[in-house]
Amino acid sequence: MKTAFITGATSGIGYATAKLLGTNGYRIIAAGRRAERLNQLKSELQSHTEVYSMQFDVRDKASVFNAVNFLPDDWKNIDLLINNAGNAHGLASIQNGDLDDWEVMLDINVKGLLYVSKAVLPHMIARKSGHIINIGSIAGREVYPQGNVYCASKHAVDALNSAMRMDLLEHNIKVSQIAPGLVETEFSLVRFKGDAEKSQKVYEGFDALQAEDIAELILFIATRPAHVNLADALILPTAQAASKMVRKES
Ligand code: NDP
Ligand code: 8X3
Repeated sequence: MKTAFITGATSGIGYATAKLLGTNGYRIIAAGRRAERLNQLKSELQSHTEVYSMQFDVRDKASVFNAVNFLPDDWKNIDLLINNAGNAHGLASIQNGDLDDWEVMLDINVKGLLYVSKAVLPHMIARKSGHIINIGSIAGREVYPQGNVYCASKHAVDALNSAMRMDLLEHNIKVSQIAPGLVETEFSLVRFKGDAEKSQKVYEGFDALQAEDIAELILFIATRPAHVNLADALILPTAQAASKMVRKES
């Protein structure tokens, strides 16, 4: 049975992906900060597969490396790493942006992804086998007003995705990116610091993507034959053509 390690498995895309992979032949290493969500995931999957959960903040370098290095031996052979943990914090012009929000986004979305990858890669390299799927964003392809630092963090993910693919070529490790448009998760609740009304407005008047749509694409990419790497996929709601171009019912 293959082993998938999913960061940000406590919510949204990560949670849906853990459930889909866990019911389609993978055992799951699930990571996130919220223990109760990890327990919930474990109990939902217990009749389907094994779940090993790890509670850490991806910003905490030592915790990331400890968690991966001290995995039980029979969990160390990670076949699939899904670098999904991430969020936007705030939506503000560059002149009004909050320095703490900027740091959090760069620390989680960029440095966290690097720490987890760096911790997992030695095991994949030793086996000359593995697949990393990075969750980027349409915000990594284009920018939009007030998106500045979040967009920069996702442009960094886009760059790292291509760079990783080049560096890991000799080790037979696949690297793929999924770049979603608007997906209805807890993403906007986090961006707007718990303001449910503002968050709901983002998804009103059109059919946003759901976390399960992204999970299906992840499963598809992960299960291509060994000689096929679906390297980069932009996935949008039908009602979205660009970051700020959404056809809404009035
Ligand atoms: P959610 O807010 O629903 O999920 C975010 C996940 O990231 C949670 O499981 C959260 O876990 C985890 N996370 C956040 N900060 C940390 C941290 N410091 N340490 C460890 N884990 C952390 O949002 P989505 O599911 O939508 O987001 C998943 C990914 O998809 C992100 O990278 C996001 O940028 C990307 N994306 C989202 C889009 C959208 O419209 N929703 C569109 C394009 C890309 P916990 O809080 O328990 O630690
Ligand atoms: C999340 C999508 O448009 O809010 O990456 O940046 S967006």
